[in-house]
Amino acid sequence: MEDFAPKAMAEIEEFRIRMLGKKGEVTAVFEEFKQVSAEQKRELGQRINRLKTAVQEKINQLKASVGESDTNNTPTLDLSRPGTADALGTRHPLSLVRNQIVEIFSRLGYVVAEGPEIEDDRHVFSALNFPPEHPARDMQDTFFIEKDPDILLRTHTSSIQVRTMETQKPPIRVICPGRVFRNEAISYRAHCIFHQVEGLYIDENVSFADMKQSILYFAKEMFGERSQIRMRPSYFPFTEPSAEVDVSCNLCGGKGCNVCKHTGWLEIMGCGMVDPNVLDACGIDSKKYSGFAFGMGVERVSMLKYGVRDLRLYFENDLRFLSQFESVI
Ligand code: 2NM
Repeated sequence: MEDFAPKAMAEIEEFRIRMLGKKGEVTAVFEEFKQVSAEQKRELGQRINRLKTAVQEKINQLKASVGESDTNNTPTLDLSRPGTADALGTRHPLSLVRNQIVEIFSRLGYVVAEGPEIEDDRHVFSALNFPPEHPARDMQDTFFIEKDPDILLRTHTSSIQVRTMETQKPPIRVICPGRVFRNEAISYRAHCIFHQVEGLYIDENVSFADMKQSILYFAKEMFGERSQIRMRPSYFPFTEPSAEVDVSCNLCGGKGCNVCKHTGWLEIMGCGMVDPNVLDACGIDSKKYSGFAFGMGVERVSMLKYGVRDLRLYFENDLRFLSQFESVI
């Protein structure tokens, strides 16, 4: 597009110099003004000031109109010029890791399930085989809503899996991301709100070997092809047998370093075969079906993956921290 603006601008500048420049016509009037008598100065002074202001306003007006359009009234805006791009933000490191966990399991046929953060005792504890006096039900650990001990903030995302088992028939393969709440003092390694991803697989003849292979696949996809896993016996009310899963430390390659406390291994999740009591409580025939479940903390996986030493960084919203992670494509 041809742009007439520069030519018009030059003409306006010429006009300005002709009027207000050192040898300009208005300037000349000011020179003459010095010679008039004292009585005339008051009235004349006001008039020539008005003249100068009027000329200056006219110049401003002309400049503004040239900025918008040329003499033919065609827009001078060049639509072919590149725009100014807005700076893109970056994804939160917890979102990145949660999405990646979900994506890896979705490749194994898991579908995402979600559930409420405000839950009842059945979905968080009793259907999951927690005995009535289990310490997790204590006020010290769980946030109860007002005085009704039946309504609480979920302490794990297993409640989503209970809801899935109550409403779906096997085969079931769900991956459940979500926020969970525990009554804990905030420190570099604990927070009262954090994020979990749990998974559940139920079908006929699902075995411990299936669980182990699925978790090994996950570890290699998440931490690198050379990763290995090991399982240590553990205890959860909802699984039997239960295990803690460690992944080989990818910083030292298993030789031992500060991060893995010289063991060569990092704890990444818990898992186990779903207790028959849980299946039965959720309406699934434990004689016909079996399954495994696992759960991990998103903060923990993210800290290990990115080498973050203080959990509080994830909740402070400091852009100097947040902008260091992979940007949104
Ligand atoms: C974990 C560890 C082991 C788990 C069990 C279940 C359910 F609902 F099937 F019983 N959901 N999640 C589970 C098992 C979670 O997290 C550390």
